[in-house]
Amino acid sequence: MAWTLTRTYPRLWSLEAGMVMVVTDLHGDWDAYQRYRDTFVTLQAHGEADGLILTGDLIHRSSPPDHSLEMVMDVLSLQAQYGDTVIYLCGNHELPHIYHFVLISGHREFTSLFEAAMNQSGQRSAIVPLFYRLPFLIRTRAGVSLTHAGGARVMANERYAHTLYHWDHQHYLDWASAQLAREVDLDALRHAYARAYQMDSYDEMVRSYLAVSGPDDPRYDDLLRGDLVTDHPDFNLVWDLLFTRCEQTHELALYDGMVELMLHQLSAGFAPQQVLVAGHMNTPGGHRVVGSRHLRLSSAKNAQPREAGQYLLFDAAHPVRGIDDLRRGLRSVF
Ligand SMILES: [Mn+2]
Repeated sequence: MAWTLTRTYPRLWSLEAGMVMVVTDLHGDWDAYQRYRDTFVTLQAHGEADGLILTGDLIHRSSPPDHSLEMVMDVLSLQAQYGDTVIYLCGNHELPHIYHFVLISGHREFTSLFEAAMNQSGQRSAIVPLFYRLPFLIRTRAGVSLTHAGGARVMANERYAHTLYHWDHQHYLDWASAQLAREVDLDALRHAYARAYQMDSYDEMVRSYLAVSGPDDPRYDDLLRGDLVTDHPDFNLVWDLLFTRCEQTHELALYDGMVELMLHQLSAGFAPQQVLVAGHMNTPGGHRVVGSRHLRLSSAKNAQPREAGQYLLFDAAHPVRGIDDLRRGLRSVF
């Protein structure tokens, strides 16, 4: 049966049918991206795949060359060509370009390079709206749910889950703008922001991290805006969903229960969800089974070694009983 996708909520989409190709965490790796994209194009032409799901963290490479910008532009053109069969989920690495925070992992700072690349390419006005639209979660008739990072404790709570399903980035950014509009001494606030990061000058920070040209730039106060939103209590839900360290934070038995509750929540009004597929964390080889219901898939960056990376092919209409039913769909492009 052909690709049948419903945008149930802005951030939770439901897939009824179609052969799905899942690829995780490409992180600006152009060679890996091309291999997966070309494989999708071939599989699609032969009727072996109907859609491609990229589970986020498409951008930010930890060492040059970083082709994040070209990859995002290529996904946009794939979406123009293939329509809603090419899905890009939001990862934690896409968030700094919505909320203007400085993302550091290991010794690497990621925000500034991609912000500068967006400016240089003149494609900011295409890329930022794409990031605003990205869903957080996909559930399928097969009972396989997909998200960027893994099991999140907040998903057990129906009210929190619905806040995430309806999450509207613009609403929170507008709220922050309204807060700033009330502020009488913005300069003092900018100064306090810089001091909080042990920097001398807000002006220098916003130029280097966000590639802002100067005080007349409408994005000049974006660091302040982002700071307000990421400090908003609701934002903890987004942190928990997209930054979860899964069984590294919660002991495995507890984590397994969290995943089960999350899958139960995602089953509401739909097919029972049996397996959670996510990337985000490293695995020996191309995948790892975490507890009883979480399949962690590593397509490139997170695979150890990179060339052990795998993608997953499964039939969204055919119910699975558990992770074992998905194993035969694990494949390599390397
Ligand atoms: Mn991630």
